[in-house]
Amino acid sequence: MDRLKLYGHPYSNNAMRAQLCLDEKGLDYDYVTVDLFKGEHKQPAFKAINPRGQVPVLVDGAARVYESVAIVHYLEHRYSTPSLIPSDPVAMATCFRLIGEFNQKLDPTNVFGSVKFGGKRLADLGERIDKLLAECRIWEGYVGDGPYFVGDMFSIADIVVLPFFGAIIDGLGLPEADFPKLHAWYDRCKSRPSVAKQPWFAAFADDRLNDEQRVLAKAG
Ligand SMILES: N[C@@H](CCC(=O)N[C@@H](CS)C(=O)NCC(=O)O)C(=O)O
Repeated sequence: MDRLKLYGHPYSNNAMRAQLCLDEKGLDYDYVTVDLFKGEHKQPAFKAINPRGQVPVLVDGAARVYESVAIVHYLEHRYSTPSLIPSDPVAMATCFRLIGEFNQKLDPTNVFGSVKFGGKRLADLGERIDKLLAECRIWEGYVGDGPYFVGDMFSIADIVVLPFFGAIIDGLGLPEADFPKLHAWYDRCKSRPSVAKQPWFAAFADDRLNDEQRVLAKAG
């Protein structure tokens, strides 16, 4: 049987989701870096794999899956242990509710993209900062007593939101004093081997020292 193959890039939050699932499930795979900065993702060779020209793409034998959340579901159903989706109906509903809320409310804020890749700074961002912080306050309230968003299980809810919070905590300086539970949750996630080995953290390491980009630290 062919080895699994994940097409990604170290700066890709969506590829990180797929990779976290693969690693949490202890699967062997080849990671193929698609150089987004050189436009490799828009070349015919890659578009033959994903006509949208985006990473991640997972290839598993004859199966070719793109869209990070579809990959997460594919892996969960194809390789069911260890499971990353709770079986308890309430916990499962919470898991999917969080993913839905994330997609609808948090992801579209995209302040990190504007700061990191668009060169925007605090003065340019106006009420986008207020909206992001208001959303983060809601998520601060979602971190409960369990170590993860749905209790003891590190689930796809944690996986789907982790790159976003990593970017705004490490990159934009979300203040720990105002968001202690999110910071503690993020630290717990980072102590997991699957998360600790992420190329994402090395790729963004310098951002933690870049005062100009820490727009959330300055906003308070
Ligand atoms: N909805 C897709 C989004 C994929 C996506 O936006 N990937 C980015 C990297 S994180 C990409 O390939 N960007 C290059 C482009 O869109 O041209 C998913 O969840 O996988």
